[in-house]
Amino acid sequence: MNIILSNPRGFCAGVKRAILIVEKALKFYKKKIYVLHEIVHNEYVIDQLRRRGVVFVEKISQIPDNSIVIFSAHGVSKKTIKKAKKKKLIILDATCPLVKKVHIEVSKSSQKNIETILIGHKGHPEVEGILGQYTNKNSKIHLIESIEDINDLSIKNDRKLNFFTQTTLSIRNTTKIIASLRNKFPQISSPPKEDICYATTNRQIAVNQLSNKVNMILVIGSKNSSNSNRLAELGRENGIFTKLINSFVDIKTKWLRNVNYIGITAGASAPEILVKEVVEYLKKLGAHESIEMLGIQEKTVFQLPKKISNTKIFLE
Ligand code: 0CG
Ligand code: SF4
Repeated sequence: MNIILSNPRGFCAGVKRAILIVEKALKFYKKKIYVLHEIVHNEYVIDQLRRRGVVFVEKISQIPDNSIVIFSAHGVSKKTIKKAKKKKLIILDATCPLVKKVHIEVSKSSQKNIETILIGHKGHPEVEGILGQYTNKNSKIHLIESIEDINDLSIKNDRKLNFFTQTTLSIRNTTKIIASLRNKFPQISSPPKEDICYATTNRQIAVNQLSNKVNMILVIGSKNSSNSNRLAELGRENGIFTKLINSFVDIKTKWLRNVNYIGITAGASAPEILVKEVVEYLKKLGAHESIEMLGIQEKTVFQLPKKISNTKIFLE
Protein backbone atom coordinates (compact mmCIF):
# COMPACT_ATOMS: atom_id res chain seq x y z
CA MET A 1 0.00 0.00 0.00
CA ASN A 2 1.24 3.50 -0.93
CA ILE A 3 0.41 6.56 1.18
CA ILE A 4 -0.12 9.97 -0.44
CA LEU A 5 -0.34 13.03 1.84
CA SER A 6 -2.60 15.84 0.61
CA ASN A 7 -1.27 19.43 0.56
CA PRO A 8 -2.16 21.77 2.10
CA ARG A 9 -3.75 19.97 5.06
CA GLY A 10 -4.22 20.56 8.77
CA PHE A 11 -3.92 23.76 10.79
CA CYS A 12 -4.94 27.05 9.12
CA ALA A 13 -3.82 30.50 10.29
CA GLY A 14 -7.06 31.09 12.25
CA VAL A 15 -6.67 27.85 14.21
CA LYS A 16 -2.97 28.49 14.95
CA ARG A 17 -3.87 31.94 16.25
CA ALA A 18 -6.76 30.65 18.39
CA ILE A 19 -4.65 27.92 20.04
CA LEU A 20 -1.77 30.35 20.63
CA ILE A 21 -4.18 32.75 22.34
CA VAL A 22 -5.16 30.01 24.81
CA GLU A 23 -1.54 28.97 25.42
CA LYS A 24 -0.37 32.54 25.95
CA ALA A 25 -3.34 33.33 28.19
CA LEU A 26 -2.46 30.31 30.39
CA LYS A 27 1.04 31.72 30.82
CA PHE A 28 0.14 35.42 31.10
CA TYR A 29 -2.74 35.26 33.58
CA LYS A 30 -1.69 32.27 35.71
CA LYS A 31 -5.41 32.01 36.59
CA LYS A 32 -8.24 29.77 35.45
CA ILE A 33 -8.96 30.29 31.75
CA TYR A 34 -12.50 29.81 30.48
CA VAL A 35 -13.12 29.20 26.78
CA LEU A 36 -16.60 29.75 25.40
CA HIS A 37 -17.24 26.72 23.17
CA GLU A 38 -14.42 24.42 21.91
CA ILE A 39 -11.59 26.75 20.86
CA VAL A 40 -11.48 24.77 17.58
CA HIS A 41 -13.46 21.65 16.69
CA ASN A 42 -10.87 19.00 17.45
CA GLU A 43 -11.08 16.38 20.21
CA TYR A 44 -7.31 16.01 20.58
CA VAL A 45 -6.72 19.77 20.88
CA ILE A 46 -9.51 20.12 23.46
CA ASP A 47 -8.25 17.13 25.52
CA GLN A 48 -4.71 18.53 25.62
CA LEU A 49 -5.90 21.97 26.77
CA ARG A 50 -8.32 20.49 29.31
CA ARG A 51 -5.41 18.59 30.86
CA ARG A 52 -3.66 21.92 31.33
CA GLY A 53 -6.60 23.29 33.26
CA VAL A 54 -8.57 25.14 30.57
CA VAL A 55 -12.33 25.07 31.26
CA PHE A 56 -14.61 24.85 28.23
CA VAL A 57 -18.18 26.10 28.67
CA GLU A 58 -21.15 26.59 26.33
CA LYS A 59 -22.78 29.56 28.08
CA ILE A 60 -21.52 32.81 29.58
CA SER A 61 -23.72 32.09 32.63
CA GLN A 62 -21.39 29.17 33.49
CA ILE A 63 -18.47 31.58 34.04
CA PRO A 64 -17.93 33.36 37.39
CA ASP A 65 -17.91 37.21 37.30
CA ASN A 66 -14.53 38.93 36.67
CA SER A 67 -12.99 35.78 35.09
CA ILE A 68 -10.97 35.50 31.90
CA VAL A 69 -12.89 34.27 28.87
CA ILE A 70 -11.66 33.40 25.39
CA PHE A 71 -14.17 33.37 22.53
CA SER A 72 -13.60 30.43 20.16
CA ALA A 73 -12.30 30.75 16.58
CA HIS A 74 -15.88 30.43 15.30
CA GLY A 75 -16.96 33.81 16.74
CA VAL A 76 -19.88 34.97 18.89
CA SER A 77 -23.02 37.11 18.61
CA LYS A 78 -23.29 40.72 19.81
CA LYS A 79 -25.59 39.50 22.59
CA THR A 80 -22.86 37.19 23.91
CA ILE A 81 -20.35 40.07 24.06
CA LYS A 82 -22.92 42.12 25.99
CA LYS A 83 -23.47 39.30 28.49
CA ALA A 84 -19.70 38.88 28.97
CA LYS A 85 -19.28 42.61 29.60
CA LYS A 86 -22.15 42.59 32.10
CA LYS A 87 -20.28 39.94 34.09
CA LYS A 88 -17.12 42.09 33.90
CA LEU A 89 -15.21 39.28 32.18
CA ILE A 90 -11.77 39.93 30.73
CA ILE A 91 -12.28 39.05 27.07
CA LEU A 92 -9.72 37.60 24.68
CA ASP A 93 -11.27 37.22 21.26
CA ALA A 94 -9.95 34.25 19.24
CA THR A 95 -12.54 34.72 16.48
CA CYS A 96 -10.75 34.12 13.18
CA PRO A 97 -10.20 37.47 11.41
CA LEU A 98 -11.87 35.97 8.32
CA VAL A 99 -15.03 35.27 10.32
CA LYS A 100 -14.76 38.72 11.88
CA LYS A 101 -14.79 40.22 8.37
CA VAL A 102 -18.19 38.59 7.73
CA HIS A 103 -19.41 39.91 11.12
CA ILE A 104 -18.48 43.47 10.13
CA GLU A 105 -20.26 43.23 6.75
CA VAL A 106 -23.42 41.68 8.23
CA SER A 107 -23.48 44.29 10.97
CA LYS A 108 -23.23 47.07 8.33
CA SER A 109 -26.11 45.49 6.35
CA SER A 110 -28.19 45.43 9.51
CA GLN A 111 -27.51 49.14 10.16
CA LYS A 112 -28.32 50.06 6.55
CA ASN A 113 -31.63 48.15 6.52
CA ILE A 114 -30.35 45.78 3.86
CA GLU A 115 -32.09 42.41 4.00
CA THR A 116 -29.48 39.67 4.17
CA ILE A 117 -29.28 36.00 3.24
CA LEU A 118 -26.70 33.83 4.97
CA ILE A 119 -25.73 30.51 3.39
CA GLY A 120 -24.62 28.17 6.15
CA HIS A 121 -25.37 25.21 8.40
CA LYS A 122 -28.09 25.72 11.00
CA GLY A 123 -26.85 25.36 14.57
CA HIS A 124 -23.14 25.71 13.75
CA PRO A 125 -21.53 28.21 16.20
CA GLU A 126 -20.06 30.30 13.38
CA VAL A 127 -23.53 30.65 11.85
CA GLU A 128 -25.05 31.54 15.23
CA GLY A 129 -22.37 34.21 15.69
CA ILE A 130 -22.94 35.69 12.22
CA LEU A 131 -26.74 35.72 12.60
CA GLY A 132 -26.21 37.49 15.92
CA GLN A 133 -24.56 40.46 14.17
CA TYR A 134 -27.87 41.39 12.57
CA THR A 135 -29.74 43.27 15.25
CA ASN A 136 -32.10 45.45 13.19
CA LYS A 137 -35.66 44.52 14.17
CA ASN A 138 -37.18 46.30 11.13
CA SER A 139 -35.28 44.19 8.63
CA LYS A 140 -34.21 40.55 8.49
CA ILE A 141 -31.40 38.04 8.04
CA HIS A 142 -32.45 34.70 6.52
CA LEU A 143 -30.49 31.48 6.86
CA ILE A 144 -30.51 29.05 3.94
CA GLU A 145 -28.78 25.68 3.79
CA SER A 146 -29.72 24.46 0.31
CA ILE A 147 -31.19 25.40 -3.08
CA GLU A 148 -34.58 24.11 -1.83
CA ASP A 149 -34.58 26.71 0.97
CA ILE A 150 -34.50 29.53 -1.62
CA ASN A 151 -38.11 28.79 -2.62
CA ASP A 152 -39.30 29.39 0.94
CA LEU A 153 -37.70 32.85 1.23
CA SER A 154 -39.99 35.82 1.53
CA ILE A 155 -38.00 38.94 0.65
CA LYS A 156 -39.41 42.49 1.02
CA ASN A 157 -37.34 44.23 -1.67
CA ASP A 158 -34.81 42.35 -3.78
CA ARG A 159 -33.04 45.61 -4.73
CA LYS A 160 -31.97 45.99 -1.10
CA LEU A 161 -30.74 42.47 -0.61
CA ASN A 162 -27.32 40.86 -0.19
CA PHE A 163 -25.81 37.54 0.82
CA PHE A 164 -22.87 36.13 2.77
CA THR A 165 -21.67 32.61 3.50
CA GLN A 166 -20.19 30.58 6.34
CA THR A 167 -16.42 30.30 5.81
CA THR A 168 -16.12 26.50 5.75
CA LEU A 169 -18.68 25.42 3.16
CA SER A 170 -18.31 23.16 0.12
CA ILE A 171 -17.16 25.29 -2.81
CA ARG A 172 -18.98 23.04 -5.30
CA ASN A 173 -22.30 23.08 -3.47
CA THR A 174 -22.16 26.78 -2.53
CA THR A 175 -21.45 27.79 -6.15
CA LYS A 176 -24.70 26.04 -7.13
CA ILE A 177 -26.69 27.72 -4.32
CA ILE A 178 -25.31 31.15 -5.30
CA ALA A 179 -26.23 30.57 -8.98
CA SER A 180 -29.82 29.74 -7.95
CA LEU A 181 -29.94 32.78 -5.66
CA ARG A 182 -28.83 35.07 -8.50
CA ASN A 183 -31.34 33.44 -10.78
CA LYS A 184 -34.21 34.13 -8.36
CA PHE A 185 -32.94 37.57 -7.25
CA PRO A 186 -30.94 39.06 -10.18
CA GLN A 187 -30.42 42.30 -8.23
CA ILE A 188 -28.86 40.67 -5.17
CA SER A 189 -25.48 42.08 -4.18
CA SER A 190 -22.72 39.76 -3.13
CA PRO A 191 -19.64 40.01 -0.92
CA PRO A 192 -16.72 41.69 -2.79
CA LYS A 193 -14.74 38.51 -2.23
CA GLU A 194 -15.97 35.00 -1.58
CA ASP A 195 -16.51 34.36 2.17
CA ILE A 196 -15.38 30.72 1.96
CA CYS A 197 -11.88 31.08 3.37
CA TYR A 198 -8.54 30.36 1.72
CA ALA A 199 -7.86 27.33 3.97
CA THR A 200 -11.20 25.67 3.19
CA THR A 201 -10.70 26.37 -0.51
CA ASN A 202 -7.11 25.08 -0.67
CA ARG A 203 -7.87 21.86 1.25
CA GLN A 204 -10.78 21.12 -1.08
CA ILE A 205 -8.67 21.78 -4.21
CA ALA A 206 -6.06 19.36 -2.82
CA VAL A 207 -8.66 16.64 -2.13
CA ASN A 208 -9.88 16.95 -5.72
CA GLN A 209 -6.31 16.34 -6.94
CA LEU A 210 -5.86 13.51 -4.44
CA SER A 211 -9.05 11.85 -5.68
CA ASN A 212 -7.37 11.23 -9.06
CA LYS A 213 -4.54 9.30 -7.42
CA VAL A 214 -6.00 7.07 -4.68
CA ASN A 215 -8.68 4.46 -4.01
CA MET A 216 -9.29 5.42 -0.40
CA ILE A 217 -9.11 8.72 1.56
CA LEU A 218 -8.75 9.20 5.31
CA VAL A 219 -9.77 12.65 6.53
CA ILE A 220 -8.42 13.42 9.98
CA GLY A 221 -10.83 15.66 11.84
CA SER A 222 -13.59 15.61 14.46
CA LYS A 223 -17.27 14.95 13.82
CA ASN A 224 -18.31 18.53 14.66
CA SER A 225 -15.74 20.16 12.35
CA SER A 226 -17.56 21.65 9.37
CA ASN A 227 -14.49 22.02 7.12
CA SER A 228 -13.35 18.44 7.88
CA ASN A 229 -16.79 17.06 7.06
CA ARG A 230 -16.73 18.95 3.76
CA LEU A 231 -13.42 17.25 2.85
CA ALA A 232 -14.89 13.80 3.55
CA GLU A 233 -18.03 14.67 1.60
CA LEU A 234 -15.91 15.81 -1.35
CA GLY A 235 -13.91 12.57 -1.40
CA ARG A 236 -17.19 10.63 -1.51
CA GLU A 237 -18.67 12.89 -4.21
CA ASN A 238 -15.56 12.15 -6.24
CA GLY A 239 -16.38 8.45 -5.96
CA ILE A 240 -13.62 7.59 -3.48
CA PHE A 241 -14.21 5.44 -0.38
CA THR A 242 -13.63 8.09 2.33
CA LYS A 243 -13.64 8.00 6.13
CA LEU A 244 -13.54 10.84 8.66
CA ILE A 245 -11.45 9.76 11.67
CA ASN A 246 -10.32 11.41 14.90
CA SER A 247 -7.09 9.43 15.01
CA PHE A 248 -5.45 6.14 13.93
CA VAL A 249 -7.48 4.39 16.65
CA ASP A 250 -10.63 4.73 14.48
CA ILE A 251 -9.11 2.89 11.49
CA LYS A 252 -10.68 -0.51 10.74
CA THR A 253 -8.30 -2.90 8.95
CA LYS A 254 -11.19 -4.22 6.84
CA TRP A 255 -11.32 -0.77 5.14
CA LEU A 256 -7.84 -1.33 3.78
CA ARG A 257 -8.53 -4.56 1.87
CA ASN A 258 -7.64 -4.09 -1.84
CA VAL A 259 -6.45 -0.49 -1.24
CA ASN A 260 -3.10 0.11 -2.96
CA TYR A 261 -3.12 3.93 -2.87
CA ILE A 262 -4.42 5.61 0.27
CA GLY A 263 -4.73 9.40 0.55
CA ILE A 264 -4.56 11.28 3.83
CA THR A 265 -5.74 14.80 4.53
CA ALA A 266 -6.57 16.72 7.72
CA GLY A 267 -9.14 19.40 8.47
CA ALA A 268 -8.07 22.94 9.42
CA SER A 269 -8.38 22.11 13.14
CA ALA A 270 -6.50 18.76 13.11
CA PRO A 271 -2.87 18.82 14.30
CA GLU A 272 -0.08 17.24 12.25
CA ILE A 273 0.80 14.80 15.06
CA LEU A 274 -2.42 12.92 14.26
CA VAL A 275 -1.35 12.60 10.60
CA LYS A 276 2.05 11.26 11.70
CA GLU A 277 0.40 8.67 13.96
CA VAL A 278 -1.85 7.48 11.12
CA VAL A 279 1.15 7.14 8.78
CA GLU A 280 3.10 5.17 11.42
CA TYR A 281 0.11 2.89 12.01
CA LEU A 282 -0.33 2.20 8.27
CA LYS A 283 3.39 1.51 7.93
CA LYS A 284 3.15 -1.04 10.75
CA LEU A 285 0.44 -2.71 8.67
CA GLY A 286 2.87 -2.88 5.75
CA ALA A 287 2.47 0.42 3.85
CA HIS A 288 5.46 2.05 2.09
CA GLU A 289 7.01 5.39 3.13
CA SER A 290 4.50 8.26 2.56
CA ILE A 291 4.74 10.67 -0.37
CA GLU A 292 3.86 14.40 -0.06
CA MET A 293 1.62 15.58 -2.91
CA LEU A 294 2.60 19.03 -4.19
CA GLY A 295 0.04 21.75 -3.53
CA ILE A 296 -0.70 25.43 -2.94
CA GLN A 297 1.72 27.08 -0.47
CA GLU A 298 0.00 28.97 2.35
CA LYS A 299 1.62 32.04 3.87
CA THR A 300 -1.25 33.61 5.81
CA VAL A 301 -0.44 34.55 9.42
CA PHE A 302 -2.79 36.45 11.74
CA GLN A 303 -1.70 38.82 14.50
CA LEU A 304 -2.45 38.09 18.14
CA PRO A 305 -4.42 40.39 20.46
CA LYS A 306 -2.06 43.08 21.87
CA LYS A 307 -2.67 42.11 25.54
CA ILE A 308 -0.83 38.80 25.17
CA SER A 309 1.25 39.14 22.00
CA ASN A 310 4.51 39.66 23.92
CA THR A 311 4.06 36.67 26.22
CA LYS A 312 6.56 34.00 25.21
CA ILE A 313 5.66 30.34 25.39
CA PHE A 314 7.79 27.22 25.25
CA LEU A 315 9.83 26.86 21.99
CA GLU A 316 8.94 30.35 20.77
O1 0CG B 1 -14.85 23.87 10.34
P1 0CG B 1 -15.44 24.46 11.55
O2 0CG B 1 -16.01 25.82 11.32
O3 0CG B 1 -16.48 23.57 12.19
O4 0CG B 1 -14.32 24.71 12.63
P2 0CG B 1 -12.97 24.00 13.02
O5 0CG B 1 -12.69 24.39 14.41
O6 0CG B 1 -13.01 22.54 12.73
O7 0CG B 1 -11.88 24.59 12.03
C1 0CG B 1 -11.49 25.85 11.85
C2 0CG B 1 -12.07 26.91 12.64
C3 0CG B 1 -12.54 27.76 13.30
FE1 SF4 C 1 -10.29 31.11 9.70
FE2 SF4 C 1 -10.77 29.58 7.59
FE3 SF4 C 1 -9.34 28.66 9.56
FE4 SF4 C 1 -11.95 29.04 9.91
S1 SF4 C 1 -10.98 27.56 8.56
S2 SF4 C 1 -10.33 29.58 11.33
S3 SF4 C 1 -12.24 30.89 8.65
S4 SF4 C 1 -8.79 30.41 8.23
